Amino acid sequence: MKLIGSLSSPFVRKVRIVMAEKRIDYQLVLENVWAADTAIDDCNPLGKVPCVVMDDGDALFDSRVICEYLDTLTPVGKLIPQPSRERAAVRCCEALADGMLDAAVLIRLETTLRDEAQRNAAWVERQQRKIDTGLRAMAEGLADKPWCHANAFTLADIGLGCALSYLDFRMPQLDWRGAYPNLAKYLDKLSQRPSFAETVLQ
Ligand SMILES: N[C@@H](CCC(=O)N[C@@H](CS)C(=O)NCC(=O)O)C(=O)O
Repeated sequence: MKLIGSLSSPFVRKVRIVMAEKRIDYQLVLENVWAADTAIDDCNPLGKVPCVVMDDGDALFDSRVICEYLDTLTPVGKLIPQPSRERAAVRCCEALADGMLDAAVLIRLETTLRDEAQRNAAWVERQQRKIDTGLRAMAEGLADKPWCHANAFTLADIGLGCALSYLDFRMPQLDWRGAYPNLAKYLDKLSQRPSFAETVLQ
């Protein structure tokens, strides 16, 4: 199995962490989707990473689809619970984390790809609000629990960990650690897992 992606994408990192937690072998193929000659459209018509290309050539894209598929491949380190209500709760945490990432990535694109004159401050503020309210929801949801869902490490923790560390990576000016010490402690603990330590964004 090949994973097409970049070392700076938080969505690709999510998939890499799932691969590591589940001890699945794969080949990482680096692709710059912003380069004029990118071949990403050959496997993902949406032109985004991560994209997984399986041994028979079939491709899967969108980190949520990929992570769900990977979790079915082996019972090792089950990341999504089976019972429907629990499953939905874990997927909802993942959706919250992904939504914050979407907002953070949009802010980054707006402030790096566009000339200053073309930037839309109201759009950036709208995305920033999603990050701010998302952080509050994460902090309230986690409270003083060790893990996001039901005292077990799940895909929800991988999602939240990837979102928080992306904020550190691209928005170091945002003092989310000061505002939410429980999230800071949680990310520090997650960062010690080999799957997180081996996939630090760069
Ligand atoms: N919902 C997608 C988001 C993936 C995504 O936005 N990837 C970014 C890199 S962080 C990308 O490839 N962007 C290229 C583009 O938007 O054209 C997922 O979870 O996989």
